[in-house]
Amino acid sequence: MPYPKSQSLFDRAQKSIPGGVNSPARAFKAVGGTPLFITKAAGPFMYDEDGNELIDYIGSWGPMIMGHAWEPVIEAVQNTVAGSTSFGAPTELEIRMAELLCEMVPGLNKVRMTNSGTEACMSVIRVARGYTGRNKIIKFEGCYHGHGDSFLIKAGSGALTLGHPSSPGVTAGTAKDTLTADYNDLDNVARLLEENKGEVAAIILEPVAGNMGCVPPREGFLEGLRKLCNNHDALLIFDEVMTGFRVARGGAIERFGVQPDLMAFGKVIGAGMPVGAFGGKQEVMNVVAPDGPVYQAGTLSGNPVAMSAGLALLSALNDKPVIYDDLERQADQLVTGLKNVFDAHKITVANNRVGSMLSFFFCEGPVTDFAAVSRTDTDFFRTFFHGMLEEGVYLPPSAYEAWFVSHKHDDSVIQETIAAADRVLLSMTGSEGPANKNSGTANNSRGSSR
Ligand code: KE4
Repeated sequence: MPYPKSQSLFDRAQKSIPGGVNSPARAFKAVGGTPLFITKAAGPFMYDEDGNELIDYIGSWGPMIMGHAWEPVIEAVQNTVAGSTSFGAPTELEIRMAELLCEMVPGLNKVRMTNSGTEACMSVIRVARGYTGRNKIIKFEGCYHGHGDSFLIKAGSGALTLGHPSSPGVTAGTAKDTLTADYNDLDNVARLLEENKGEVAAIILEPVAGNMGCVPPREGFLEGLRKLCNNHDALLIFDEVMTGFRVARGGAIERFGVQPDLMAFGKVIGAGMPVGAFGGKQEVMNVVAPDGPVYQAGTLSGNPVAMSAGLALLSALNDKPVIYDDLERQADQLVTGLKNVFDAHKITVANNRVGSMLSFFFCEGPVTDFAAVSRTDTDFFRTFFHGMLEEGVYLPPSAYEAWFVSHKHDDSVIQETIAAADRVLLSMTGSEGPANKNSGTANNSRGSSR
């Protein structure tokens, strides 16, 4: 279906914004077509410029855990913004946020606010290097930690380890200090540590990868990394920008029971406002300026409006852990229903889910690392993506992203998503699925109005 208003806005946007977007993930490059320009959102729905209602499985890439325009967040922002948007001076709101984060996250003793997940990851690496006096870091292929130079090093053979950055603008000097391992491969990590004895400041990873699609840690992987870091006096860093407060109230640390030395956060803690944070053990965080020599700063870090939004969301998550039981149940219902539909249409598909973040891969499973992820049929995904969009279901516009279920994705929304997938697969494969046998319903295009 054409989206005339989005198309004309996209044409206009490309004249003044690179690629017409302020973040490449939004550009639909991987799936083709026109990115939809959104006017508003509420609960599980987004509404585009052409008046279409869309069931949203991006949720602003993670923050909308209680759904869009959740009343307590809106109210908190409205109350705070009435007293100005920023002071450039400390506020009690920042103390409350820091205290709440330290209460919710195991092993978080001190925490500093930033304005994005990228800033949080860049800062936490600097702290690790400043604390250990070492230069090198180990990251994992397929993990994304924002666009800081140290992280834009594509995994790969020795060629990259010797400093051939994949993104122009990242110097060879920077690239040589970033080593890349295969996710879920402890032997690979052990080898890198041995080959770079005494030089590795930290290992950083997404404790559940979400930026190559959802790839969970294998049994014992996180525990193995903890041991390797202890044996090599390196710091273990969990990048919980996506998993934080999403896979459990205390993030992946609580869900898997492995304690990193440092953590990075983003997304959920700002409830959709630009917020990131990094923190960890008091002993390590004491090196951060102005206590210590490792400099880190930000004009809008701890912004009062963003803090009030985050506090409204996080305090609810902290006070009502039953929310996580709901999220688990709703996400499981979605995955079970979609798996049945894929099976009924004889589609080869693998699936990973941790809490309310999940992915489907159009290939044989199991999918446990980037090499396996690379087997997914991106052409099939592209057709499926656009078919679902036609049905009013907005999936992440890339086979390598995680889907997010919010607390507002209720049974009717989940069943509608499953029925939409059934119709799309019927049109793609011609084979009858469960809903088509006895539904007799006409193909409703682009979701029903509510
Ligand atoms: P931001 O700088 O985009 O706030 O956070 C960077 C980041 C760091 N760590 C993890 C685990 C992340 O998932 C992210 C950001 N994730 C992507 C979506 N997969 C952001 C979307 C975008 O770039 O527009």
